[in-house]
Amino acid sequence: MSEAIAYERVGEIAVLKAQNPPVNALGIDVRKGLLAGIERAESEGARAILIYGDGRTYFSGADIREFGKPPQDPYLPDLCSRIEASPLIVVSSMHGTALGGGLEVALSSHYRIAVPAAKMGLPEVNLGILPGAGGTQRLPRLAGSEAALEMITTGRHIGAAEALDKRIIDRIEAGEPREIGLAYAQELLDAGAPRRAVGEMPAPGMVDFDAAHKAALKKGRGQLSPAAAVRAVQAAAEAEDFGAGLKRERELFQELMASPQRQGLVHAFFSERAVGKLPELAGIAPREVASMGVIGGGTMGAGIATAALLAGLPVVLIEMTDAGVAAARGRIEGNLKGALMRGKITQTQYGQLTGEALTVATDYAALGQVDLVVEAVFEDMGVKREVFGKLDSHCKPGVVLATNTSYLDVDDIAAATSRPGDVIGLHFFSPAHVMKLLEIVVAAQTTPEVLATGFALGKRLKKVAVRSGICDGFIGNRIMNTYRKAAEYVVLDGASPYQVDKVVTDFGFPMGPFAMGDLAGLDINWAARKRRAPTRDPRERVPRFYEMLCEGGDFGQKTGKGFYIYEDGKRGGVPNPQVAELIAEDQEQQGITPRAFSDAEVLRRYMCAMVNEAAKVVGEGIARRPLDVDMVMLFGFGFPRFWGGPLKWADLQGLEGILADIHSYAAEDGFFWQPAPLLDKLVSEGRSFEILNQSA
Ligand code: 3H9
Repeated sequence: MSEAIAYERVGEIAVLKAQNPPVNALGIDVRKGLLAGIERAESEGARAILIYGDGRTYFSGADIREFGKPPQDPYLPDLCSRIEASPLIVVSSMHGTALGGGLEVALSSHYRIAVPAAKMGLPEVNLGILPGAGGTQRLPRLAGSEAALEMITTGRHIGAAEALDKRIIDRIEAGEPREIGLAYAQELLDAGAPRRAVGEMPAPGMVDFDAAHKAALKKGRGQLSPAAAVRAVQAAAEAEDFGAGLKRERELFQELMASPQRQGLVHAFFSERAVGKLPELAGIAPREVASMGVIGGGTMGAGIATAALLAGLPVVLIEMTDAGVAAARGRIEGNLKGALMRGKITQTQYGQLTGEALTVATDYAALGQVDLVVEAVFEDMGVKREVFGKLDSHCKPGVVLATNTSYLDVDDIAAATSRPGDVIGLHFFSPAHVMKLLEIVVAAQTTPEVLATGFALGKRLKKVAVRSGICDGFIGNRIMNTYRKAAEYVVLDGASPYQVDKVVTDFGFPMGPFAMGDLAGLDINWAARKRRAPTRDPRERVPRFYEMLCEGGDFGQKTGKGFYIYEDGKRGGVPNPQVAELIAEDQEQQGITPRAFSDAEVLRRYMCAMVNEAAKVVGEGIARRPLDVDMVMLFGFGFPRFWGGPLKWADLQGLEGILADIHSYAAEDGFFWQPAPLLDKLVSEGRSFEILNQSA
């Protein structure tokens, strides 16, 4: 018998136990073991078969690591059909997470029981595919087309109670999966219950599948799998018979499996889990963090405090004045009210979090007992150094001292203390209680233990934490500054900001760079430009239209006007006609004759700039691996997940073509378009970013 499936006989019941930790993925050994177990049970004269999982879960799906490799027999869809066709009564007993192919095995069983805490779902669309082992055909036969469409197109996990309600499972019972499964199977045998195959049930009802398809396409913002899944469910309702529906599911599944989007989404799945795995952290225990201090209660500080409170950490926040204390408290309460309204916390929790869990004070002495402090004050080196000097004298030994700076040198900040080893950058993104990204910036003297504590905190706050070295803007803002420049250059040369924004949103970003500038406040970037101006390289091209807009007092959404005009009460803006005049003026002053850009060229330049800077960030060791950059862009900058990140996108397009385009753009502007040495190297060696991910 296979090691991945243990076989045991309990009276008339053959028990198949999956033992493929950590999540009992349905890899080749598991599939072989299940098939052998079914055959053995049938040949040995058992009357029922119980399938369950050892450890933390029932099967959590197909083995994602096998995707893209040649399929190996037995193939999961065939195995599911074989399970369903068994003349014995097959019972699945579920606990943990029965997902994807896991739930499909359960749906192929004749009866399903689950523990109350079990979760189930068909999350395949989030990996760029669709349920390919009969899920799109069997689920609607049990739950109806509407419910199946909702579950399959969103990938939502549902609890056992909802699954029972939707007739996906037959019973909920507390206990060990083996015991409740055995009792249920015995009961079915004793009652003479029939074999009950979902595939033999009537086809599900019709719904407006075209409307569902259209809605899925719109919601997917370019992601194809949810819409394709609608067509598969449609086949369950419309195909001649169950077999024809399965065939249609197979065709659609294979198309998606071969798509770049599947590669992008699977890359995102594994990278999200890999970012926290750093060789330097192996065997290093983080310091215990039982409470947190935050310095500064502006939008950022209040967001960080909110995130900490929601993760169960008591917070001491320091503001400068009583008015500052009141304003900070107001912001945090506002954030938590939002969480209350969305049902994330109860009224009692709200009371506790805004009451005993939160202290807002003006005296640093209040920080005496906290274990980690995040500074989120004004972005000025003098101010930050003063704060760190005070932290040094007020915090107990062993406290992690973090700065939320977006671009200042963390080494200089650390030097303001007598304990630079305890200093680290924790760069949150606004709003900090919502955005998933946390850049963990390692300074020269940061100890591994402090770094490990940063990652442990990130996990506790449910953030995707990514290690970054020190440079202006760290990983994310540095890359963003570069692709925003590329966007401004194409506008200076003749494209319109609205064309750029549309091209970028069509690619899958939630917003283009100009709408984003309006949202963030154009004055913020204006201040950064002014700061950089004195040290700017004379070879750098400088578009002026951005500054001209700011000089007129138009800072974007906050003033009602920027690249767009925002009318009261309306979401989104309409193009500001004055912008075209400013651009024309800028072009005239700089002696530029505007030309037309195709959408494809706008996108190509934008993406090439992003990839090139990302390659520099990796080449310089600021990011350890290409996947670290990819996750920063996904979780902090709205990069479409189905492309996996800029460097995955680059691999999928081909690095050679990207480098060739960068060279051709360099003919016009050799200063901006300097190819990243790493990109050059990879192309000359015929390698990809993915290879670097694997070898890191
Ligand atoms: C499918 O089923 C297709 C079929 O319809 C058709 C086929 C023909 N495969 O997330 P964690 C690894 S598509 C391989 O940290 P948690 C994961 O990488 C599949 N590996 O734990 C990690 O490895 P490492 C549909 C997998 O407790 C370790 O397990 N199923 C798989 O936070 C622990 O994972 C899904 O999409 C897998 N399927 O969450 C479910 N799953 O330790 C995907 C996990 O080396 N999985 N690993 O980093 C999940 O959503 C979560 O992992 C789960 C556990 C909720 C199960």
